[in-house]
Amino acid sequence: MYTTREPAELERVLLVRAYIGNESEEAGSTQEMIALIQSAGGSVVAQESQKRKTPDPRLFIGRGKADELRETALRENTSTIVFDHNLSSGQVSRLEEATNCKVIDRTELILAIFAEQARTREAKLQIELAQLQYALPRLSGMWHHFSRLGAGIGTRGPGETQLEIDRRRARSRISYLENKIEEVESRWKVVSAGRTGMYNITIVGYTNAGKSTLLNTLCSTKLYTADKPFATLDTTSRRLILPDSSKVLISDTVGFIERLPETLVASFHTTLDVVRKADLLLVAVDRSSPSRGRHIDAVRNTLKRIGIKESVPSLTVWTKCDAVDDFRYPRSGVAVSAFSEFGLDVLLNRIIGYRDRSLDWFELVLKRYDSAILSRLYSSCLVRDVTNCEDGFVRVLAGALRGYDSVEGKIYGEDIVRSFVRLAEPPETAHTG
Ligand SMILES: Nc1nc2c(ncn2[C@@H]2O[C@H](COP(=O)(O)OP(=O)(O)OP(=O)(O)O)[C@@H](O)[C@H]2O)c(=O)[nH]1
Ligand SMILES: [Mg+2]
Repeated sequence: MYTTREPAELERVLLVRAYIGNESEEAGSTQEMIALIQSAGGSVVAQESQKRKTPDPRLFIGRGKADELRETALRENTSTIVFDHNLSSGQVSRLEEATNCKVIDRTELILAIFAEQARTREAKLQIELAQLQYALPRLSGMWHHFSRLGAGIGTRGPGETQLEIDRRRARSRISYLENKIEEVESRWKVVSAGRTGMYNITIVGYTNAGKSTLLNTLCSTKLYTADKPFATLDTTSRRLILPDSSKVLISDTVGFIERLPETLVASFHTTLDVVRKADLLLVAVDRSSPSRGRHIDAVRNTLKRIGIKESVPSLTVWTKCDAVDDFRYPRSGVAVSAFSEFGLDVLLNRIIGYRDRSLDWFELVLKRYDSAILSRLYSSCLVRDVTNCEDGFVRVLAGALRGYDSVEGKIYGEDIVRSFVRLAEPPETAHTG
């Protein structure tokens, strides 16, 4: 399904980074760029960097450095330069002229990876929309940029047809894509409507943090996983059975990255809906990565950008603990390994704690053997306990997802119900989060 390219087929790339002001290289960020370029079908054969007070408005880097890049590219037999920065369209075309190479900025690189990895129809629509929205304001200034001939990074997807399309056609394609995505979205809404009343958990985190592998281990699924960025571009939801035999819905979705392009955030709106609807976010952080601090900041930032309030409960899940040499328990969150299954029992019990605290708990005394009302309770609530009491009545302890007031409405007023008490606190359980 996924092709691995032979080294000879990889596009040779010169990677350029500028450190502006007090910036210096952050742990793992060069490795990350190399992995991103590999995912887009390239191989870094040379690297250049420059320290500057501020970016040059015309070329981002200095004129002398641009000349150096041209020479390095010639020497290394490459005609593709990737900048780990976002550049203006003018900067790209001036740099292309100065270096005689194709110049790709960070946003275009990430868009190219998404285009390369997209497998589902929805992901393909979303990425084409993101690429066109990125290209549209740049069409006039960058005409020659989009008229690059041949194959390679940045030419997949709409790039291939840029020669023929003008702004008007790009706009009409954008509205076509928006309509199609809306269609998929409304179909998705119908599917998810059947799931109301279920507690929703979404695994979020930096790309490659081990999210899909965690879901696979928890739910015995076989989602695609790989040691590369953006292996997952769509959302998958599965039922997860907790140790108390209750069921919740758990979802895996697209990973985040530092400076995630705005066009992607916008066009992956439907995919990211699952994050907005979550009752609990499991924030997966690769404990074995030296860049984990940077990853946590990037995830926090992205959650804010997609409109997630800080009040949404979240639990940090430190992943890949089997790969940590000098392992120590973190001060907060849960440490796990999807490979060795270490810590998964603790994680599941913490989930129960979070879920229980978010339910509206009530105690109900009703006639024993009233199976209709009991089955209604079982289907719409979490029934924690049913105990026999005197006179042919049973006492039921149950919780309903907040906002699910209809439960009370449906049950109250039926003469078989002797009492209904809403509890102020969740009942004591062994599972405290
Ligand atoms: N050692 C170790 N490696 C793991 C573990 N979990 C995942 N990995 C590896 O980490 C890499 C990324 O795993 P994925 O599950 O694809 O990560 P992801 O967060 O879903 O990544 P994207 O979908 O690309 O954002 C794969 O090579 C996994 O085999 C673990 O518990 N231990
Ligand atoms: Mg994944």
